[in-house]
Amino acid sequence: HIFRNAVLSAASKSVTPISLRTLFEFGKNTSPKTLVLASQFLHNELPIRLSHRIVELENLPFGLSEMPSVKTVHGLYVDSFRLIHEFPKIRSIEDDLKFTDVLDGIKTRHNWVVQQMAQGIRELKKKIGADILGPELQQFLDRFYLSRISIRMLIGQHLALHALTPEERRQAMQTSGFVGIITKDCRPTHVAEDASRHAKQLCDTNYGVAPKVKILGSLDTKFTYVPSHLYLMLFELIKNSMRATVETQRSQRLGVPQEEMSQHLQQMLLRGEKLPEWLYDDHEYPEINVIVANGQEDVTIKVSDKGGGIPRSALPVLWTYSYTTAKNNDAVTSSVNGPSGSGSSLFDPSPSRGQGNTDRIAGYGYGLPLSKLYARYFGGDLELKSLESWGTDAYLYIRRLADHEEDLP
Ligand code: W6P
Repeated sequence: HIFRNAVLSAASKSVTPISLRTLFEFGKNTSPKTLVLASQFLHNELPIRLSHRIVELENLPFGLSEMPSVKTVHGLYVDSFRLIHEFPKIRSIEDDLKFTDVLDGIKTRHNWVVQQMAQGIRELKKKIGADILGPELQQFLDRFYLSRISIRMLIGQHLALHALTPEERRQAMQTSGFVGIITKDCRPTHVAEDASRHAKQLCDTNYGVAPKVKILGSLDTKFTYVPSHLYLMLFELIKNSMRATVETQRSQRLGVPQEEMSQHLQQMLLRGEKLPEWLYDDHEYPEINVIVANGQEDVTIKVSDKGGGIPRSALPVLWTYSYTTAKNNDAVTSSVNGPSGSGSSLFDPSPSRGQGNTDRIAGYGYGLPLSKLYARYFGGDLELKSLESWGTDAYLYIRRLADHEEDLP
């Protein structure tokens, strides 16, 4: 019917990629008219971006489109499309405010989409058996999540601009360089410190110890970027490095395979044996190095660990959405989402006991592929190189100039 035609009509149009600089420069203008223009742009652009996903969600391989969770996500996209499409033409500041409320609601309702899609994949795997899901699925998910990142970036920026009065926006610009969620003074050193602090807390909760993080290189680097995106990527990398460092070190020194470590330590405790002191001494774990390089084209951030590395053949798997670090003992990751291990199980926060997969999902190996998408979104990239038996280096490339337009599916 008519609504369906509206979806198909929008889906036949191309998206309009925006550069970070355009978003930044646009948001600098504090006249009320600017916000109305921003709403008008989104009123036109968001239905196009949503409609592409709606159509694609209906045509997935292996019958994925029929899975209940995927249908839920599809419904969410259709509802959001409808809300925006049926919103009348935006002419005034009042219209702009009402429309912005609608966008706020949409963004919140989409909060669980990553988990829901992951659930859908699990439903499919259960139905047709694991591991026959080909690269098509990987490519679809990359497109889907990249598009989601872009939509949330546009709405997030819009909401952030509306959250402040013009005077507050002028002040934010002057004191911190922020325009919405973008700042011209994004400092990798600061963001890496924040991410390290959080990763350390997490690691400490799960293992009772956390490796030190050393930040080196061009410490005064600053450039125009979205610090929340940088934080998300660096947190993921540092967290992975910490987990690898602790697990490898313990495994080597105790002569126990990583998979059996938590059990082994649990049993020592049960037998009333004293655990070795070094286990909880951060000096005994090789530190993680974060190197910031301030180039002309890229700001590159290398995160290096001595966490034992991974076989070259296993690297590609890290980028897939079915990669599960969490066998049953994915300590660091599991606690991000699920309840963390209770006191007695510092090193065995196994979420497996009594819990289904649901609690582990979001921190379930989605972090790396999603981080790569965040990096690529504005023209950067994320690569991993590993020295098997030694350690792993993650290279995070970010365009130094904000001129690169969104990399969109
Ligand atoms: C590892 C595996 C990994 C993935 C991503 C980042 C760092 C590391 N270290 O051993």
